[in-house]
Amino acid sequence: MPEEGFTVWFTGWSGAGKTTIAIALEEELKKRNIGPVQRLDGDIIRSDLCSDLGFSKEDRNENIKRATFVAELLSKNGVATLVSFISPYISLRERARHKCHNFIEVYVKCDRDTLINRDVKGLYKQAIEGEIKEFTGITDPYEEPENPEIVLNTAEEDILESVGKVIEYLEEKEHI
Ligand code: PPS
Ligand code: MG
Repeated sequence: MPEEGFTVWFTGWSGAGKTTIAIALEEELKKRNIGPVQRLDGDIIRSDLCSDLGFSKEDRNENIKRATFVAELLSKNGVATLVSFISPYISLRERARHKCHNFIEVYVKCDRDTLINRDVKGLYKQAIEGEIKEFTGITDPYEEPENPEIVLNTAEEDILESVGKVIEYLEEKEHI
């Protein structure tokens, strides 16, 4: 059981690796029996708690406010909370930092060309062709973290390395 909860907040462009890394981190934390681990992911939360929201600035901010509310409750009650949302606006991430317990901002960074080449979900192609409006990085803003606790460069490092960096940080801070 972790003595205290914490919040690992993954932010970054679509397809950068937020979900993949959060899932791998969740598996690693569960293996270590540190206590309850809960993942909150944009795609999943948007299919339920936030199914009324789209991708305008107002809706994205509302989405992040709801995610923050849940992450705050979990992290304050001893849960290792892993949050993966694009969360493109600094102000809402800073708001989350102040509310969630032991907040760790992880910038999942990847260059635009690599993301367009990968295009796992085919969303970049649709965004470039104008079929999806307000797409992060193409036709919608992403404000880069100014002082994140961790930066993961997913064009250069593999999942194991990325997860290893987060684990190392959590150990260093004695969260695990
Ligand atoms: S946000 O900005 O934090 O509210 O976004 P989030 O809740 O993380 O949702 C991002 C996922 O929604 C899909 N998707 C889009 N992303 C960005 N812009 C637009 N217009 C868009 N439309 C759909 C996409 O699958 C994102 O998932 P990830 O995991 O980021 O690729
Ligand atoms: Mg994802």
